[in-house]
Amino acid sequence: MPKVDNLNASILSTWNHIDALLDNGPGWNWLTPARNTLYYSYSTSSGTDPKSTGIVGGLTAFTTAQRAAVVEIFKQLSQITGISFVEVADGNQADIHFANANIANVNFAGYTSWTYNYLNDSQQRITSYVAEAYVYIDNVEFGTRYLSPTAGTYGYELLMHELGHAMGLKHPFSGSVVLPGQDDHTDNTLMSYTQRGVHTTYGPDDIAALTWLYGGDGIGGKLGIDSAGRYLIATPKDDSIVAAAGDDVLDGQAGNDIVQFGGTRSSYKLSLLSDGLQVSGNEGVDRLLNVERLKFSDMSVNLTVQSAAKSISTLDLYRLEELYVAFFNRVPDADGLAYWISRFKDGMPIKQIAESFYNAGIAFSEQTGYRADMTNEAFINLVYKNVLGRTDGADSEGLAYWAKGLSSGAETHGSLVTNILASAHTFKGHAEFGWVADLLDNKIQVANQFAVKAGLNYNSDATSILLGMQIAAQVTPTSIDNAIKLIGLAPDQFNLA
Ligand SMILES: [Ca+2]
Ligand SMILES: [Ca+2]
Ligand SMILES: [Ca+2]
Repeated sequence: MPKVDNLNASILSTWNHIDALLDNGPGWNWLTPARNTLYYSYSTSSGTDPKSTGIVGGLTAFTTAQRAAVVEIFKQLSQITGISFVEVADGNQADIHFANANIANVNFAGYTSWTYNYLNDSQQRITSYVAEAYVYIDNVEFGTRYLSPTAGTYGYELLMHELGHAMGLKHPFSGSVVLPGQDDHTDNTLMSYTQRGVHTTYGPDDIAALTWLYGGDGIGGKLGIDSAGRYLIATPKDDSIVAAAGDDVLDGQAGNDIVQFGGTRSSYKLSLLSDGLQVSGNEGVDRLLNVERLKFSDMSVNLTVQSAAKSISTLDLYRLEELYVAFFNRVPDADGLAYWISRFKDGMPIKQIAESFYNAGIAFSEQTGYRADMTNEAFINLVYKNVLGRTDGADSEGLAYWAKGLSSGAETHGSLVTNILASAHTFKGHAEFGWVADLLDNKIQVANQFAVKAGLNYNSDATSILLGMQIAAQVTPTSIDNAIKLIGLAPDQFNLA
């Protein structure tokens, strides 16, 4: 049950593009008794505002063209808000009243006023709430100019602006929260006075503010400021959204959008939806739309690497994933893998990418053990260990062969690794050395589960390297179970691809 405080101040979202449009009424969400139908009337004889100070003289009924426009605009508002709008002949039964009149301010072509009355109990709870909104179009200074408002004319947009007020929106330049000057124009919100062309649909900020107010499921329902769950529509820019209590809908819109959660990755359950992702945990059961990344206290989840991985062949994906095994005996982090997928798509050959891995090994010397003064022999031994499972390094014949290749320039560090990887795969099914290929395949499988199917990154590069090595070390030629256990997610959480 709403409280008196709810009536006197907007319930803010902390998002400027929404809060700059929130008026403190009319509070249709607080209608008591509650209902999801708002009634409107064109009556000029009943239910009209006897107290309105914004108009002078008598009222004239809306024209047929005006009424047709009202029906169309209410259809849009119904789709945005989830509220039903029903016409009644008797103005006394209506919540929203339309009339043409002489608006007192000579500069105003339209004017909307609203009133409300309520009763409350001793605990400040609202026991009865009614509101009225009055939408006037001027017919004196502006004559007949706005009395035939078809879509695509300014008169139509004017009516949309006034109905925005009737639904609880204010001008973005008035009140304590305002839009920055450069954003205050009608491409963003029809509540602006800065005209950019003529509009027949509400702007993105109007939709965000109306969705914040009503949740898209009308007055009451599960979403909106009257409900436990909130429906937040963010901006077209890169947004960072902090998840909060309640079962919410969080829509990032365009841009690279992050939703932050308070707990560890493993304390949440992620489920794919047809249009987004459901995240269940400490902050409730949230539906995420158009979000590119989740941030948890220990890990972050890349939600775009899955489609990137699908954009190249599975074999090429594996060739990239196994470079992490060959050079560092680790699983990749999703962001790093996504980066190399994009370089590969740009045309960078695998051998050259492998060369970059070698340079990265030197750059992260402390974690990888690579050093700029590493001998060719030390490097070859490491690759034998990582790729071929030879714990004591290369045999003398192999060592001599590859060392000569490196010193003569016939091989680069990158080509040497891709050649040894290719030879490891030739052992597949071999009676004695089949395990070499099986071990490599199992490491690739864990790499793919970690970086693509779960989209995981630890929150620091150093941790991604160190824990990535520990996870890979748990893989055997016959099992990946211990590696999956070390990642710490239930098997059904590798579900993003
Ligand atoms: Ca609602
Ligand atoms: Ca965004
Ligand atoms: Ca939530």
